[in-house]
Amino acid sequence: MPAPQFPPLKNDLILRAARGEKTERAPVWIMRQAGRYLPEFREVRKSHEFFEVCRTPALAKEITLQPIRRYTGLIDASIIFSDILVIPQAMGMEVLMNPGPHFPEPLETPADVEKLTKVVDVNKELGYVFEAITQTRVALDGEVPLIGFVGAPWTLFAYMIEGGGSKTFQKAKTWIFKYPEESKALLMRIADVCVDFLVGQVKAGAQLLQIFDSWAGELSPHDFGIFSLPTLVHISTNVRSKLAAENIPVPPMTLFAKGANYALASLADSAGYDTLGLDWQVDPAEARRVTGGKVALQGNMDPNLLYGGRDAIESAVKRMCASFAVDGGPKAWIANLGHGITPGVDPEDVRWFFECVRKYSARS
Ligand code: 1CP
Repeated sequence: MPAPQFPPLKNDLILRAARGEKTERAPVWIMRQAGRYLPEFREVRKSHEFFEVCRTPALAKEITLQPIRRYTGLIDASIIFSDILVIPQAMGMEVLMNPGPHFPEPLETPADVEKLTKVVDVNKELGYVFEAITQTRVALDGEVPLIGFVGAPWTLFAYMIEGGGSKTFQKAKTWIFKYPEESKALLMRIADVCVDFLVGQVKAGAQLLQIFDSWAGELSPHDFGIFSLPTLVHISTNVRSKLAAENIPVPPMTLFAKGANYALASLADSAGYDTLGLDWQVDPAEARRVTGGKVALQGNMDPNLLYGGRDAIESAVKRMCASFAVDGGPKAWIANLGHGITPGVDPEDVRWFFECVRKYSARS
């Protein structure tokens, strides 16, 4: 299949920041920027079920573009509308969204792994995401880069075993401590699907990749090193080598390991990512110090500050910009929230957040 041709990119701010460069202002986007806080999103969801939207490229494209249209010129990246749980689906599991994720038949014992699809053909199972990416990249007309993403193996493993969200992670923890070898084998199987899926997303037009390890912080530092980190290294190494083998440029890769701030120094040293996403529990200057300029950083305002009103947002953004600044301005920094935006936020307060980032991050 020949590589698709795309319109030239007009705003490469986020790509430059991810490469570690100084920028004239900080690029900004927000996790879950296409989502329930937008009335235009809720309107589409009235008549279409969640995974139906994911599986219909024209709808996924439309929703991806909603925040880009609403905040024209204020937002520096788009992220393809999809979900991390499309990988468990591709591996043969049923996943419903009502309103949170629900797996009618989660993996209960290692014997259940036999039920998963042996060899996952991502083109067959996830081709709809590739098609959505290609259509969206064309429709973006080069306004901003398009981010592709996957869930990290540990986070996906937790959903596949818990059968949905969890407060205690008791079932997933039972697996890793009772069946460590079977757990590691399953985690690596998931990692291999992540690799093929990310490579496919780049071929389809993704210009930056993000790995979401949303439940990393549920593991102790020791167990993160055993059950998550090796899979994250496997993904970065293999995505890079597979793309290089086909002479395809490797886009910047971001790892968001929420709650794993204890691991920032080692992730910066050896995980193989260009950018580390930060949650709001870490001080930006401290994150900069422990990562030693080896990686770019992304984040990290507490998403709940968006409920605090204009003054609270403005002073938090001002503080964040000052705290991430290097030599009097933004360098190797992508402004974002420290986790996804939540449904009750007023879209006009989001606009204010973008405007404040633009104002306070500008290099003087
Ligand atoms: O009814 C709805 O419309 C559901 C809301 C929703 C949305 C808008 C879900 C259900 N997923 C999404 C889209 C989504 N999910 C995106 C789209 C792109 C964008 O950011 O705009 C992305 C990147 C995700 C990633 C995702 N899904 C993560 C990782 C990021 C994070 O927030 O930690 C996780 C953990 C999920 C699982 C998931 N999907 C949906 C919900 C409500 C959840 C979390 C449930 C839980 O707490 O366990």
